[in-house]
Amino acid sequence: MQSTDETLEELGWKACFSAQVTSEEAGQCHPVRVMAVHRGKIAVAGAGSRRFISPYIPGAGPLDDHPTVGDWLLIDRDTLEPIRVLRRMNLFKRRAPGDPRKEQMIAANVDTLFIVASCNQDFSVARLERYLVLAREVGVNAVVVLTKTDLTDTPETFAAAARAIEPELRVETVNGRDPASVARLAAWCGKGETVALLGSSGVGKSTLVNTLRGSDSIATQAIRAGDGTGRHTTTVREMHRLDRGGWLLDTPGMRELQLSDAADGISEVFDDFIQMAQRCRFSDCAHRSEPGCAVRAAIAAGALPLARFDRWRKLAVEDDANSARLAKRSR
Ligand SMILES: Nc1nc2c(ncn2[C@@H]2O[C@H](COP(=O)(O)OP(=O)(O)OP(=O)(O)O)[C@@H](O)[C@H]2O)c(=O)[nH]1
Ligand SMILES: [Mg+2]
Ligand SMILES: [Zn+2]
Repeated sequence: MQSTDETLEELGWKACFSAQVTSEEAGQCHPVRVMAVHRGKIAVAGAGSRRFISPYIPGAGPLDDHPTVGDWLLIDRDTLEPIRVLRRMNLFKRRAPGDPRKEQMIAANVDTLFIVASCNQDFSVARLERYLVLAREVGVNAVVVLTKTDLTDTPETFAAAARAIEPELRVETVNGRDPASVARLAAWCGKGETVALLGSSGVGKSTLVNTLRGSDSIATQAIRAGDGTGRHTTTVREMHRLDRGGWLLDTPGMRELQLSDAADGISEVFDDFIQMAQRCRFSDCAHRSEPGCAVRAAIAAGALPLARFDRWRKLAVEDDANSARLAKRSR
């Protein structure tokens, strides 16, 4: 065990969590926040202390009953055994890579999501849209952070492409290695607030965390020359504390983010198409060659972009297929 001066509020404890603790539990348990998930053990922080404990909850059922990083957990005062995960404010999940019938938890109880991408050949509007769909589905405010502005002459071109996704979308361009450049990102990460960073490997998530903390404690690594793809330097999902009190939740880069059960998120991000589709003659219009298709008409008139239409259909089809697989499994 390690002693700290951290209070529950500094760790992100909120009224919605204390309201869940029964008086019986208050006598026998205390709350801790999951700081990192390792193989076979989790790092947790409570008021004034940090320690490693077992992640196994006796009698825990499906995936969602298990602790993930960012969770609040009640542990037994005497045995330190985890008792239960408190109901989350929100939970980021994705389809497990390699097994289409399974889901994987990414992070819980997040106040703001930084969707990190770099201003180089790795940049992809389709990928940003995917992350944004996830954020909308989960109901978490998202900020797009575009790194490596020092490696391009035209950071504004990248920013404009990101802003075109949604009129209100907040997009920040930074040199992740420059403290002055990243300083404004700290605005989302005040006392007790949790910011999760998601994005492909090598885009500079850990570099941002290091620079914001004024430290180089997290390993970062240069991307392979030539293809611009990363090497998956970070392997553990972990919360890192800023001096001013907030938390940055660093995650390993994702090779692919497959969506499932994200129909609402897709509708929000592609709201322009959803609106237009309401004017199609047939309510089940597939926007292919049906007569009276308002979506096709808008594309032909240049009012809606064809490339965005294609991305929307692709995500919708993928989401349907993945959701059906998950539903089949749970039956
Ligand atoms: N020039 C420049 N290099 C950067 C910037 N941000 C990150 N890098 C470099 O990019 C490389 C990858 O950065 P990381 O922070 O390890 O990337 P990551 O997103 O954490 O990668 P994973 O942990 O694999 O997911 C490192 O060599 C960083 O120094 C930036 O804004 N400008
Ligand atoms: Mg990293
Ligand atoms: Zn139509």
